[in-house]
Amino acid sequence: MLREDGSVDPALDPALPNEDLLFLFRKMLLLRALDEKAISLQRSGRIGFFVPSTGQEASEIGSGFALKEGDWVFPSYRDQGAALVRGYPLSSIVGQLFGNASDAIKGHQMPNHWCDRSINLVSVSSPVATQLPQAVGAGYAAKLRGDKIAVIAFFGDGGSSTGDFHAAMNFAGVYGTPTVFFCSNNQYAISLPFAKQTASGSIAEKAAAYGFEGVRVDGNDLLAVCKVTRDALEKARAGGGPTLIEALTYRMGPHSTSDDPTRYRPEEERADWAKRDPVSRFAEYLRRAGVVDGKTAETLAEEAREEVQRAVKECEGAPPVSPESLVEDVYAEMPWHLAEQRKLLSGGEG
Ligand SMILES: Cc1ncc(C[n+]2csc(CCOP(=O)(O)OP(=O)(O)O)c2C)c(N)n1
Repeated sequence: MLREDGSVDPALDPALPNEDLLFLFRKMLLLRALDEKAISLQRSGRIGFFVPSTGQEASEIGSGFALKEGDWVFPSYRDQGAALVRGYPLSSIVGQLFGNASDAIKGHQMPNHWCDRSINLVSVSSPVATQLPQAVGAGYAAKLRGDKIAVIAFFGDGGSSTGDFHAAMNFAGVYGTPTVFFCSNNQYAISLPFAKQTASGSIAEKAAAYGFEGVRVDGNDLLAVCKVTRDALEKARAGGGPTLIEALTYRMGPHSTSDDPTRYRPEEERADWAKRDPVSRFAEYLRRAGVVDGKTAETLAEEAREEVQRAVKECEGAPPVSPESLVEDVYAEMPWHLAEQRKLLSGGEG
């Protein structure tokens, strides 16, 4: 829908209300500001690890925006953008990076592995693509119960090479589960380029082998991502079965703060994708639509940076989690051996 210069095909423009457009733009800016800040926090030793999503804002925010309240989300570690739009607070994302008392999950997970039961946001798993069969199972349960909801599972191009991808896609196809498989094809699985990931022409075309629809979309076009995801989710809720979406995008930064992409990625390639930057493209669309001007866009970007600063200030100062919390939140009822360990951790006799 959005051309690379930010102009839009009028016949395709969904003409979202200004309020929605500004909401989406603010979230994009927030996501980028979070990346900048979190990387500097990690470099200065204040947090241990971070997974950035710069370059993938349209794919993240556009897909997250398409969700409805009852839907379930099975994210990967890079999907904090979708989580933000879903209503997961920035301060919770930041608190989880510090893993102290400001972290709702009390440091039980590595950074970028958040969750929130209240908004059907399932815990991120580190092993790539394990969330795919889980999402299919959740979708199958919803189908058996007759719940009119959809389940979305996020993953990367690397995830499509796993056994879990095959098991999930096959089961979803056979049982017609209300699952949307959302692949952010950011061209790399750490250092492995997409050309070496698969001999198929695309990820989307793999859906045909499982008997359902696959769609390839420009992942740097927020409006297009939102439309195809919304259509797929609606189809799933209406009993039309699964869809595989491949959003073509680019990871502009490192895989994580433990990675150095200059060792495997040509600078010209990165520079070429930078011309299709999803944030400036959306900003240009907003400017053409008269929703923001250049000055407002800069003010909003500054506000996003300030919001991140405030969240960091609030979370970094929190005390450490109590040692006994280590054994909490695992079982509904604590078994005797954990109760004993809890006592030891709190300084009592075991
Ligand atoms: C099953 C499994 N194999 C290998 C790894 C190591 N690993 C972590 S991230 C990653 C790359 C994943 O790439 P992709 O699925 O394209 O997602 P992206 O990180 O690009 O978002 C790998 C191989 C892992 N976590 N789990």
